[in-house]
Amino acid sequence: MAIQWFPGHMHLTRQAIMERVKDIDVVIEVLDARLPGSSANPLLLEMTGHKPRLKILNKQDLADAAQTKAWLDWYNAQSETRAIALDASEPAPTKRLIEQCKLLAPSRGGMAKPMRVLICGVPNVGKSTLINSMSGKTQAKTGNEAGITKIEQRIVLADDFYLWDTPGMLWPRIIVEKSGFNLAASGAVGRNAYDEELVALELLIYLQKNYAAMLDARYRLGLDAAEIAALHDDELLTLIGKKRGAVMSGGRVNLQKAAELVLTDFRDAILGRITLETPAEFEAWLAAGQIKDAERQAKKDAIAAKKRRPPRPPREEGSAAKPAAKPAAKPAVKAAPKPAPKPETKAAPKPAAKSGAKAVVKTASRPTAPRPVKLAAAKPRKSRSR
Ligand SMILES: Nc1nc2c(ncn2[C@@H]2O[C@H](COP(=O)(O)OP(=O)(O)OP(=O)(O)O)[C@@H](O)[C@H]2O)c(=O)[nH]1
Ligand SMILES: [Mg+2]
Repeated sequence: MAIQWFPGHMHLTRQAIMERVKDIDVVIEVLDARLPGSSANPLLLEMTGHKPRLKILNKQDLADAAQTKAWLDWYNAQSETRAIALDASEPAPTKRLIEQCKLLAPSRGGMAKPMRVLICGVPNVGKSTLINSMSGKTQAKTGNEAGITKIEQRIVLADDFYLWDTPGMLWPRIIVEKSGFNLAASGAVGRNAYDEELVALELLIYLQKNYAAMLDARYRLGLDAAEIAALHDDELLTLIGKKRGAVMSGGRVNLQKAAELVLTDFRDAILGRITLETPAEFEAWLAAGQIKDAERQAKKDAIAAKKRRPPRPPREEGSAAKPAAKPAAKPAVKAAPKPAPKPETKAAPKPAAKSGAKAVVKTASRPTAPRPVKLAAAKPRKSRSR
């Protein structure tokens, strides 16, 4: 099951960005440092790829520092991509960001050619918070929930430096299943668009393998890394629920509550600093997602081609010529167990396309009188059950 969330305001954001980008000098894409691959929006790349771009791995205070470094190296090794890491605790990111923008668009600056910067990214990643800390005032609304900013907003940083805050946007079809789960775990997906239990289980699978010591420390599991890794994800969630008191009357664990606890502990870094993907893992997921998507598309195309009507044969000998193609396909399967010659002779006088096929089935089934057999089989079953 893939997670998808592309509500109406994202359609509008897509249009607004498409319009705005024409007059933009630098595009800043804000990524979540805990999922730097999954939070990179392919739709944004498609729309803004022709402009100088800076990627900010935001919320680095929540991410695994070693992984953040690996991701920065990975992004900065790509041509025409610059990436830096940041978090809201940095008191004045402005200077650093202005420097980066000037490097990316050196011809801009001064009153005649003000620098125009578009800030975009997935929901809840910290775009508006970043803009506020850059401007030194609370100009953009922020909140710990996906979809706080609803419309584009211009912020004047200086007379020759403008910023545009945009609403968080995902993309219509997330083909990397794991990315959908990681986005949901991070809080970038609306609450109603995913099942918390499934997202928490997926998260636990990654944490079991990569951050078992943190799970043990937070939930006092009393298990070593190998024992934690060996648990089934369901068992682990149940154990966490027990340890954290998410228990219903009768002693059953409330898995929904346990899932919410795990997600909150991850989102607020109560578990510790965690990154949910390495560059190599993300590359592998992406490649697998692309193959799966291509297969899906090929299947869709095949079904569409089947549905498409074959070209009409020439009508020289009247309507009797029409059914030649259809009866050949259906009777071949349905009439196979019964003697073949009879249907052919009986079907011949009624040549319409549909009746040709039906005639074969009817002539084959009539002599065996199926109805009485069905009734006889049904009655004794009822009486047995009583
Ligand atoms: N720990 C941490 N939290 C941050 C950081 N930046 C933003 N936040 C928090 O993340 C939440 C979302 O911040 P916003 O600035 O509203 O995010 P946004 O990207 O504008 O969200 P939308 O408008 O919904 O797309 C808020 O609770 C912020 O306080 C950061 O660097 N570190
Ligand atoms: Mg916002």
